[in-house]
Amino acid sequence: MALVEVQVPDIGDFDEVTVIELMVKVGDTVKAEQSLITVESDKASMEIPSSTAGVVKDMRVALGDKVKQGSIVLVVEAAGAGASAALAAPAASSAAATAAAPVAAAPAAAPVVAAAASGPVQVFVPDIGDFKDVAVIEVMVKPGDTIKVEQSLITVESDKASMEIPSSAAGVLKELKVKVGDTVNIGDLLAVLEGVATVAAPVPALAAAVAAHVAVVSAPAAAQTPVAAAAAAVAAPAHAPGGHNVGLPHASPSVRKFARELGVPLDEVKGSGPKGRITADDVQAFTKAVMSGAAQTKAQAAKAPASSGSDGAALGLIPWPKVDFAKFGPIERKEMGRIKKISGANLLRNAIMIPAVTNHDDADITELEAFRVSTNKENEKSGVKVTMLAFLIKACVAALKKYPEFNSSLDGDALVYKNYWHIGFAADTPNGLMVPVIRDCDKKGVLQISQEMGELAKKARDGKLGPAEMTGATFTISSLGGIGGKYFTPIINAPEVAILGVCKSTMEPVWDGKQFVPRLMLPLSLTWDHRVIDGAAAARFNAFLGQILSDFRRVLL
Ligand code: CAO
Repeated sequence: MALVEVQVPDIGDFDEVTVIELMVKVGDTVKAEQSLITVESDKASMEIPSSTAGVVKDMRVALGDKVKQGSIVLVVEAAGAGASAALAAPAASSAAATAAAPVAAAPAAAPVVAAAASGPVQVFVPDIGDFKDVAVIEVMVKPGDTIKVEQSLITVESDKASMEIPSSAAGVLKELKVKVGDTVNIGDLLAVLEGVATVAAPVPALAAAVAAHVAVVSAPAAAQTPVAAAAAAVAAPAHAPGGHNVGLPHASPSVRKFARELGVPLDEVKGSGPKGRITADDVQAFTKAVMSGAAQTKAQAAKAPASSGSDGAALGLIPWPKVDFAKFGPIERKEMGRIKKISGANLLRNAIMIPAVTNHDDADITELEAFRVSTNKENEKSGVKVTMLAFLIKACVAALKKYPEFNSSLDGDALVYKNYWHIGFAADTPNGLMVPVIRDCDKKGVLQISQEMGELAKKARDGKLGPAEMTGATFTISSLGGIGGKYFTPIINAPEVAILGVCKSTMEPVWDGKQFVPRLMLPLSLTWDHRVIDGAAAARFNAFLGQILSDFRRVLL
């Protein structure tokens, strides 16, 4: 068994290319023609195949290394001594030159540009060496575009290399004769240009270069296959990061082929390789995720109903269930109103983005309710009715002042403490949920708050609230007290960090230390952003609120 140094073959005009992927490791058994590494210039990416079969004994290149023709890639313990002698030798330049000559000459005879410098000009696929039936994977121009000589028109790809096909003429693109998914061969009509300003020499540089390099590389290995030839066709420009073709995902030709075979949209795969390069493992992981339902392709997400949103796919959620409800009984479909759609989107974001926790508690409002009723009696003539919510607003301001983080907002890694107390209240309207804001509640009495709340609630129901009346809240209260229920978990109104939910008060037997006594208990549900507030602080906030509500004189303290 002989040790064979596998070298980088003739890679044409490229002096130095970067190793961007190692496809084998020490101990691997490789076949002849198996890709060993992927290298990349600013215009092309290609896989370097092994010139011999055997076991990899030593890797001589690492990721990021620069290599050129003759650089040793790795050392293989060759399977057969015969192979080693033939394959260890680098590309012989004399042989290459000899072989290159006739091939490079070929395109000269081929009519790459089949028209004069005026009128329509047909652009054909130039000599692309041994490439047969290469797939068009990208179309880079569209009819109406002004095309320069040598401007890339399409990208084609074999299983080992990808390259851009440039225009041999300048002019306005009249017709493009190929589309993504077509396969092309030398001499196929690619495009028709009009108003031609310049026509390139009959043999475009690329055609000559490709042909030459295919010929050169085919020289050293006696049994050179089209695959190996293609791999070495590095003169062919291909998409590369940082190049003008940045729209294409960054992956080697074999990974592209692999993705195509599986039907994986490569532009949706996140690359884990160097510079975000997509590896075969990435494609496999993506496929697994989609098959298990843990992820969706964009195409799948687009087919899902709007209510699920494509964000679900972005979050790796399974698709929204699609049910034909009409199968089970009569149905009627109605579009949601504008306000419901807007508030729905906000609620969804807040529910997903805020690590929210809800604490439930009860406040004894027996005395406060008696006071509220007597106040309303006294103020009957004023037309202003005081509800529990107005007292709650006042009580919350006192609690917010004692626990200022509840009146703050997150700004990156900082907390913004607000020295004003504008309280929002959820209002149920025929059009959906709205949150009017009462400003400077710390400076207003319960009567004034009640009056403003009545006016704002009416405006909300009439759909007459202005934007200024719905912005600037520092804390929100959502009261279902007039309707019913015991507790609920309100969603924080970002960028606020807490919200108080209130339900219907009920008479309950409460143990006073000696006996059960009937007390009017108000259920409170405080939802808070755990990034800003700790559970202990939330419990203290609720307890303090309960103390104030049970003895409202504390508001004055
Ligand atoms: N416990 C017991 N009774 C209560 C109460 C409570 N916590 N809160 C209010 N009530 C009583 C009121 O005293 C009033 O009784 P009377 O008619 O006998 O006087 C009745 O319930 C109706 O009150 P109200 O709802 O008109 O007034 P309010 O100040 O409590 O609420 C407003 C005003 C605008 C907040 C309310 O009308 C509303 O829209 N609530 C719904 C809010 C909402 O939808 N929240 C959910 C958001 S999350 O989807």
